Amino acid sequence: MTARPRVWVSRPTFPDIVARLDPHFDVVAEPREVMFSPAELAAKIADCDAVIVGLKERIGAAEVAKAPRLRIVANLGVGYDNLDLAALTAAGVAASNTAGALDESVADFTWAMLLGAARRMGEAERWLRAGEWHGTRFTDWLGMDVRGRTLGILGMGRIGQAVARRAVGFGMQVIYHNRSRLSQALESECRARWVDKGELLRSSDFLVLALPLTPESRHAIGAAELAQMKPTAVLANIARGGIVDDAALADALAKHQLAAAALDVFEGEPVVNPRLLELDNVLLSPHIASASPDARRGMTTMAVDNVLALFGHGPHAGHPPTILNPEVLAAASPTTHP
Ligand code: 8YV
Repeated sequence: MTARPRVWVSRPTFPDIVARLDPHFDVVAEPREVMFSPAELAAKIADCDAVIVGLKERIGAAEVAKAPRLRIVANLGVGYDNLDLAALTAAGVAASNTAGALDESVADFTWAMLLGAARRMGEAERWLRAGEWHGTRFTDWLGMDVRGRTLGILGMGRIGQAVARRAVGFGMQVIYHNRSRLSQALESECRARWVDKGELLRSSDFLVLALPLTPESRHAIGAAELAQMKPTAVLANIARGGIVDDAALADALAKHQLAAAALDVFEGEPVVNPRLLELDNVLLSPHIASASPDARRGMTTMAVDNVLALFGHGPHAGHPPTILNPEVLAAASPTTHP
């Protein structure tokens, strides 16, 4: 009897969804969140045919070289800067993400962050909880309205577009910058106008970052970019730590070079630049923009579907739905494991 293929799931997720693998695979699912060292990670994946991993698992040439049976890395996230896609492709290993499963949840959360930062909700809540509310002046706690203001979006993929669509209800103008322009149909659906990056920085009252982290987008917002923003502007990073130079942002916020920031992601997270923790004009959350049951269950379903499909099972048998390197599939001969 041939051994069943083996799947490793690196972090605890929804057991009822992961159980869909059981009829076809031997599944090892981690019961706890663990930060694996590179050596531990290599040992975990060494005898696996498939792995479902989170963003803290960095998989590149060294790891795949030690996992000769590995055929797919299914990422539990839309961003995949934790994977060296070129190395996986060169080794013939498929990679998938969770594109489409979290757009609406992340867009909702982005608006929570934008409005929260504009209306100083974190600061106000800290003040109330500290028992400071002995009366407020009529002119205290003024925040910024969004109506009539300009929303700028850097990175206009699915999430950027979902954020833009919501801006209509808030009566805002939307401008965006992206490497490639949207089709006219999408631009009019999102009521968004393409501008160059300089104009985006100078004209946005609210600037949302919704682009992937790549070597090119690292520190896309640094001291020089922050200096171009309006002193009344609010910056939201719901994309990836490292797109913003957090030290430069802390400087700019301390000097009131911009009014406020809302950050769900950080350079070097879970460690947060201590200067950001001390500032009142920044609203902070621990990388939870996709943390709704719909999104997180949808992401798990998508990762499981990709693994099932690559081995010829499930609703997408033979056609993993969100594959990042389809050339690997074209090169491989179709296989169906028992
Ligand atoms: C994380 C994300 O996957 O999808 C992404 O790229 O950053 C998030 O949805 C999630 O926080 C789990 O770590």
